[in-house]
Amino acid sequence: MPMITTVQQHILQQQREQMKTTGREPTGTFSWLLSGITLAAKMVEAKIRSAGLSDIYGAFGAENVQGEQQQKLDVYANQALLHCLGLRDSVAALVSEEDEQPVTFNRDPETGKYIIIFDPLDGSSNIDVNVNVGTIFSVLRRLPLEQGTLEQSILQPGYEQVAAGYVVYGPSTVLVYTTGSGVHGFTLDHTIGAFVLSNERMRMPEQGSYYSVNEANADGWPAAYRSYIDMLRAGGLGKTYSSRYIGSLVADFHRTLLKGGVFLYPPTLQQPKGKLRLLYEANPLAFIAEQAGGVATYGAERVLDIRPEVIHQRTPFCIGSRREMEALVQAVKL
Ligand code: P6P
Repeated sequence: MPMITTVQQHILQQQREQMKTTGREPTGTFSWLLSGITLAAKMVEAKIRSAGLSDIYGAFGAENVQGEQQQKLDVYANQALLHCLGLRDSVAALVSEEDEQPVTFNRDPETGKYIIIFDPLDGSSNIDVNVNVGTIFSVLRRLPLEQGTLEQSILQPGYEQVAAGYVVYGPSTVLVYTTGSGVHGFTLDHTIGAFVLSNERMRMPEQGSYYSVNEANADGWPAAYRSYIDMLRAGGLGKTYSSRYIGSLVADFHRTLLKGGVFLYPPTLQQPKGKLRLLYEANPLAFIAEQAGGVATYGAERVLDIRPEVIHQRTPFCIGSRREMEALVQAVKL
């Protein structure tokens, strides 16, 4: 019988290992919390897999807080996560890309210890053309009452995350997460209906051979980004690069994590503060990248150090292998 390790088992194993230093016995609260995410992910995956055969494609007919046309699957994924996570007593608040305001639960801080922030279905405009989409999540601990309100707990900098992860729905459905002890990948095994450990202690290559950016925006980037891409093209880092841009952040990041290279969403004319969202896109992926040996900035500075001011805050976003990112930071600093 091959060894099978589910997400919940893996988290408990990690907590037992950490117990040697923390002395804290795993309570199972955290693994129970993450089981809410894996359950919702399985519900979303089932819908996506059958999307062509049911009336789940297309626009829902409303806009979300971002002013974007909600796809039917956006609404479904959001409802699945709100339902599955709302049932976990350890959740104090849920923050979604799809909702203007957080969903809060009247639980005492001893019980409601965690805040889950998520993009339920990122890249959803690609669904109708059968391109990979993803779910991204970030977990923060609620601040003690004397240290801050629930809103201040939500607006903590990314270095305070206790966990982060994503699910990429593609030829296979893969969940990648970190709790600060490395990055670990799980593949959904439909025969048993569980995410099974398939890639433990994932490391981002020191250098890759792909750069990933929407070059249609190049005229609007700050000049340093244009010269950086020109440098990569000219072999300035000692390698020949190919361009890969899927237009679905989770898919572009997952490739960067596995193969190395760099993904950029610089400031543009239309969005001088960047397009991607800090709390539920940049922060969780930055936490994962750093845990895998990569780097994530919003130009020259570290994404995880940003002190958020509003929930749906946007940021320029650069993430990838150490070699490419060191060169980017130098280019932007000039
Ligand atoms: P553009 C999808 O809408 C998304 O939020 C990310 O998944 C993706 O990286 C980005 O926008 C693509 O944006 O402007 O290149 O189409």
